[in-house]
Amino acid sequence: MKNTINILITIIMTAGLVGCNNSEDKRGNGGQGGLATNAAEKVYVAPGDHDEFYAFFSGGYSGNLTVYGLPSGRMFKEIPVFSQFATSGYGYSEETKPMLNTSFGFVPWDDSHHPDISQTNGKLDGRWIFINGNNTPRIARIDLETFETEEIIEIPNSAGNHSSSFITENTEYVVAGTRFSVPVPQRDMSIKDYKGNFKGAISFLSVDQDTGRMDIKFQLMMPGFNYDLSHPGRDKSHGWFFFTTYNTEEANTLLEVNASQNDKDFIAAVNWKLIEEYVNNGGGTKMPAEYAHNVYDHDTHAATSTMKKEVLTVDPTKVPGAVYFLPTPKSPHGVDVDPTGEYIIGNGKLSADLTVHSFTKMIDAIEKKNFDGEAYGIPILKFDDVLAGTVKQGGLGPLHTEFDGKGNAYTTFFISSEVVKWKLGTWEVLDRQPVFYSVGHGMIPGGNSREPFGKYFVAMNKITKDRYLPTGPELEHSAQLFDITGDKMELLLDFPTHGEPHYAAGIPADIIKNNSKKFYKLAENKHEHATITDADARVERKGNEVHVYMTMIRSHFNPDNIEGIKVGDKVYFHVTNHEQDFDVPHGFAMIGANNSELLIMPGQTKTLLWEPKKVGVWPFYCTDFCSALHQEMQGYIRVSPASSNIELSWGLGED
Ligand code: RUQ
Ligand code: CUA
Repeated sequence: MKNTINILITIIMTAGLVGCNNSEDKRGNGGQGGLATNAAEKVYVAPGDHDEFYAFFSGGYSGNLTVYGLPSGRMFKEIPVFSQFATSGYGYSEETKPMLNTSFGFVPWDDSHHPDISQTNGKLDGRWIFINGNNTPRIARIDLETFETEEIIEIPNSAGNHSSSFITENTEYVVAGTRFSVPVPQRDMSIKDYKGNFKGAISFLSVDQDTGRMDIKFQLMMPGFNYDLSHPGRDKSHGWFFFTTYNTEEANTLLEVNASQNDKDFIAAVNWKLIEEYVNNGGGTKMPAEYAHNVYDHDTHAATSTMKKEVLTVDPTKVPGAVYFLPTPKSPHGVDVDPTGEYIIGNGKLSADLTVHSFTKMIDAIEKKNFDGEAYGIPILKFDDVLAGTVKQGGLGPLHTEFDGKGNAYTTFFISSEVVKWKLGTWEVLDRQPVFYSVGHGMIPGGNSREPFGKYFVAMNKITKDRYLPTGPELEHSAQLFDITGDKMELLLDFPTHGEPHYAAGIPADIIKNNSKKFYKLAENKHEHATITDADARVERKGNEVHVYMTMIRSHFNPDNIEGIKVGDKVYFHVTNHEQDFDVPHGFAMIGANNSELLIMPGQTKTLLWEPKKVGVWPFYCTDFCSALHQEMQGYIRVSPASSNIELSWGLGED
């Protein structure tokens, strides 16, 4: 035990040292910093020109997703997903609040980690992008025509939805694996009784190919380990899904020591096609569960939240052949499958070597039933039977591996702060480049698919320190762009990212940009409170609820003067943007409103709730500089005492 602690301390200290050393020689030779090369030309996108790739970065603790261009590193947009976003009113408007509903009530934040773009036949198709909410387990689907979050589904029986949201190669399923095992069903029990009693749920969510709608098809109830990351099989291993585990010790305290006892943890290989068949034939057990399913509709411009009551669970020991454990050294973090589907790479984060398993050997060993015992009834394969090879001395602290589609793999090493390029099959290290500093994930556009676009590698670094002008103790994380078309990786660019990107998904811009929506057609607006013609602009009172049916167009609101509102009223402004042109949003902000502004896209209706608290005449205005007369885009609400009997009245252009 003491030994283990010492080793851990040494590793952690080394991480610090490497960071310092690097900072000393970051402008050193070897082509680093792009000084000796034409790096600037390679990332230069002339004014008005477009980038070659979109890159979607997870926001980590921002809860959202940011959109960048590559190679320029320019940020285009932040797409709100799990967090309220005042910039657009997401999670503040009445229409979008239901998106953040959960079985715990309204949860306006999450920790979003791993985006993955939809695929067809193992190729990126650019329909949707999925991302997980780690903290209050959820998966979101974002539509890549509107760049808006369309759906969020909560994952019951889970906690720390980390091995998520990776997709199978025809987008049949998106998975959600629990990082923390918990009592299932949740109950009041002693934490000390964890071992043998907690469960780790791995959920498979089906995706409707027309609408993209998700549904939990089944939950596999696995032993109480920590399911860290996952990767679908590709091509020859399509039909399987691989999950790393740590804490197979099932410790419940001081995990940094107690979960590092076993020399090997497992990669769980799940034959989801077999389980799908079992479930389609009536297998599995329905159990009561409570989880929210939230869907945003682009015709009504509004979301609805439905509470689901049941989930189908599968006991892996009841489906022979469904799950096997592959022993993998040193608390593996990432598991990555190469584009051919043959190699399953376990990134043992406390190790210097990388373990690569062979899918062919795995199938062979399964057929021969050559097991090394079992864990909770799940057969353990023999390490030597499934091992394809070892990448020796790659670096320290491997986390994640990406592929360029040319037979090379790129592994990030957190502790030794480097990216290492190595060859699949021969396991030889071909190149290594330092990163600044302490890299987590790396990303090659399409690197998670059967057909990567092996032109760039993006390192997502955890520590920024001196790379940019200092901004106080809090710094944005730093990404680094490498050209990987040559034998050696070449560092081209540093750029800051927002939140903490854990992973990113890149795609050629051509697959997405021509489908991008420019505005919503007013004639197709099915919002229940839309005001399609100016003649319908009005104000209605129902008890203490007041509904304002308002329109906006350059550069006025209709109506812009309203009287007869009283303290204690609940005023709903249903505002419809009558513009029908690309990039002409208007904003709506009301003094003292306890939420945010609304940013309303052309053709869209959004609703702001305002509860006036003070008697007076209160202004509202447009927040987006929409025309030369934007400052004139304003209006007044007269608020009278609760006891007043001033009639409701409204107008535009009346003296
Ligand atoms: S994870 S690097 Cu979700 Cu590896 Cu963060
Ligand atoms: Cu509308 Cu400013």
